[in-house]
Amino acid sequence: MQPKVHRGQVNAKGSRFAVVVSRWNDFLTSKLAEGAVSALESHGAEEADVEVFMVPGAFELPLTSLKLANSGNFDAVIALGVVIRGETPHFDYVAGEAAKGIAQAGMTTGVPVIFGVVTTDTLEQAINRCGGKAGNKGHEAAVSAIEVVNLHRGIENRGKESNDKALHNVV
Ligand code: INI
Repeated sequence: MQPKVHRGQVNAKGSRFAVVVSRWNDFLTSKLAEGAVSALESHGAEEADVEVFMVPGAFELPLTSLKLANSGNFDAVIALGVVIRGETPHFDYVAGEAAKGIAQAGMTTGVPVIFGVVTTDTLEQAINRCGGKAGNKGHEAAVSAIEVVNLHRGIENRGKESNDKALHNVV
């Protein structure tokens, strides 16, 4: 048996994205934001369809993401932040609540809310993931957002002609 395999196309044209950026560790989160915006642009998003919202820290990402997801103005929300264990005794609370809340924002709204929060033990590990040796997690988060938006669109429009534009049948 070889069942059909579905994947969302990585094509951002015609979709609207909110990028929520935590200012804590802003020399790194700005790199995540640049990575996300350039990924959206290079995959076809229009400037008017991408908006960036700043929050003080990663702990504030969930509620702002929830409001944006609920607004009806965006097809996906991309939440970006950096939480470094070495810097804070309450790492587990900040990182844990950010992860839980971001997941909840997606689950309660049905709008993809993408987890683009870098959580590391050291500053060096964080630098590596924010445009350094280990890539740019903001860029990866944006590509995930585009793919999931199209996967969901394809599922919702099953049988309709527009399905072809959203879904890429891998097999
Ligand atoms: N916020 C972060 O995004 N990253 C951190 O590493 C961090 N540290 O180290 O504490 C952090 N704290 C602030 C937190 O997110 C809230 O903004 C603050 O507690 C106000 O609610």
